Amino acid sequence: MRFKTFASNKTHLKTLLKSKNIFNKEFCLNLFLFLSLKVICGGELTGLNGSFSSPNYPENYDSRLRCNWTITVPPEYNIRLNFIDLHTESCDDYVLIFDGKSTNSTSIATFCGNLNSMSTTYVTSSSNVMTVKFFTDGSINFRGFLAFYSVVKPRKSPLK
Ligand SMILES: [Ca+2]
Repeated sequence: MRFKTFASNKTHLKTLLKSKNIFNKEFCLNLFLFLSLKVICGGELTGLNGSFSSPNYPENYDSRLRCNWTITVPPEYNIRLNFIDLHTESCDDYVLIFDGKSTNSTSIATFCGNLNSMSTTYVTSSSNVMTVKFFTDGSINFRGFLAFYSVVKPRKSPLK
């Protein structure tokens, strides 16, 4: 059996599967690989403020996305992330916010569904690093999200 590796820096990867017999093992393996394909996306953000969005925004995002953005600002600041727009399949596609430098950090918020029905549209980190993960499942896609972040001064701890 021949294996081929494909790489794409876009969120679309089209594969053409050819087979004389649809039940042939190679075809089934290719189909399995295609259906389990996950698109890696995201990035590193380091400015004092900035914005980012789901891939293709405001067009619909793709299925099976695994995006990770890491926001790092100078150590004297915390980060406030504010959603300006958000529409995802509720809640099989979601944005998860972690209070630190990886998805192993404490999860502090989940955003999904429609911005209009959310009780809050922002979240603040307790340090100078925040990680944002966007996860989408295998079907039903909406336009996703647009988010803006900025630095905020840490709240002073109450007097003891
Ligand atoms: Ca979905």
